[in-house]
Amino acid sequence: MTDVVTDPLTTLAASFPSDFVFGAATAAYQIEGAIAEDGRTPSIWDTFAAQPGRVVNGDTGEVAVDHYHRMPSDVELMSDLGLGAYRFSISWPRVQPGGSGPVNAPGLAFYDRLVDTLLDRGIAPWATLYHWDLPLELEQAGGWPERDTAARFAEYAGTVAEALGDRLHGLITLNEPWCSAFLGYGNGIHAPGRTDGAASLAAAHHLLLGHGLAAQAIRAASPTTPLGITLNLYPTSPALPEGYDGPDRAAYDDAVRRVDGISNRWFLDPVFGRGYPADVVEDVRTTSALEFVQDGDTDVIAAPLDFLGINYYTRHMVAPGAYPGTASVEFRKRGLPTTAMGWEVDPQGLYDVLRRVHDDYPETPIYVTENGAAYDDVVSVGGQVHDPERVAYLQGHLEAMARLAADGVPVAGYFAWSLMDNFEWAEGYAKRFGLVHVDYATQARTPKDSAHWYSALLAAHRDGILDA
Ligand code: IFM
Repeated sequence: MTDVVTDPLTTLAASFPSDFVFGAATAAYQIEGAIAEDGRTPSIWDTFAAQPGRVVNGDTGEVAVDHYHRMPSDVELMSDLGLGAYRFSISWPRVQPGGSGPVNAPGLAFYDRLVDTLLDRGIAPWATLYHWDLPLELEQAGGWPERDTAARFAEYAGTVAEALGDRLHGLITLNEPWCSAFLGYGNGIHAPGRTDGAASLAAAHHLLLGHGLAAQAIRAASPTTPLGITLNLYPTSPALPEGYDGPDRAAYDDAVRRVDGISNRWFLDPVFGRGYPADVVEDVRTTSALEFVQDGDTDVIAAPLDFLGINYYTRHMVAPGAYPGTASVEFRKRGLPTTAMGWEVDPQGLYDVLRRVHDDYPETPIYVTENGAAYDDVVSVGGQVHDPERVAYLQGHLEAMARLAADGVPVAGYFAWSLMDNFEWAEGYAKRFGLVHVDYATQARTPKDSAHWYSALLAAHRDGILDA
């Protein structure tokens, strides 16, 4: 008998089920450019980025990585890498300028071509309906704090589902509603840049209501399209040594409860039919009485889903705030290696957060719809981009996925963030998350070492299926 020697990549590939989906993700405003072409009207990100001081270096998405014009060659690149799936987002102001009224045929045609080009290459198209680019007219009418925005979103969702639903392998209503609500309307770091706590809670509710209404519209237009929502979730732990049981332990546990409450449970509970968590309703009472929640809303939000999308980047380590007696919380670091965003690298956090969702909520297939890392990549003299930290990041997080699969958590897919470098919102082009490097002066695409590593993993996974 001879020993079969397998390399670590093959071993990792073999630990995923044969139908596991491996892909990469992007979002419309971060890559498309062409902001005024073919009938697209401005989104909140166009006007926000144009305001001095909002985005690092005054960067905007005006050109981004010119994907609107380079789509066919970008899909060819995905095919060369062997991606099984591609998650993109649809620009609402491109498809339905102004956010209401008739569809803009040239805008919709772009996504129609994208979907067909992907399918021709054997890449499964996954679309997100809302990745933060609200049509400006809707913001001028009050934005997400207004209930009518939820109804407008459902109308747009139905239109897209009718046009593309038969060919999509996954349709995601919202990407990270926590960010849209609390960064967009709470602390103003993201568009539309408002700083109004009560408005941010109204926005969070109307985003979730919009998700539920959109789910109804999608089911009516395209009943078989797999449907889900993507939440950015954070495992939340006390910034204390393991096993610590001093007198202040309860204050740390309460900080964990509060952060977990507003970051995770505020979205998970209503989506899974439990309504808003009572303890967090109490926490936010001094900011809002939630008078905008109407009878029946929580039933709408609890629309049955085919999958849950989770975006994971890092863990929250929390401590009670410096001002006893107030609700303040401090976020701490542990001294772990960080990415260029300053986020600690913690693959165990991915395991913990998916395990928790599986243990605490009804069983649903889970896709990691984003996971990745920004580093200060440089193109070497030889024209390659060596990014060993990103390779290690991907490997560590995919090993966590493999352990989840082995432990019976229904993980069904993984999308690396991001396919290529792009407009990183308030950080502009300064932070590079891509598997593929983009030279912003020439738009040249160069797969980084991490792209080659991921490509090799996917090839090993495919080979494993063929050999089986
Ligand atoms: O670039 C973003 C993406 O648009 C949403 N999730 C987090 C990523 C990295 O910050």
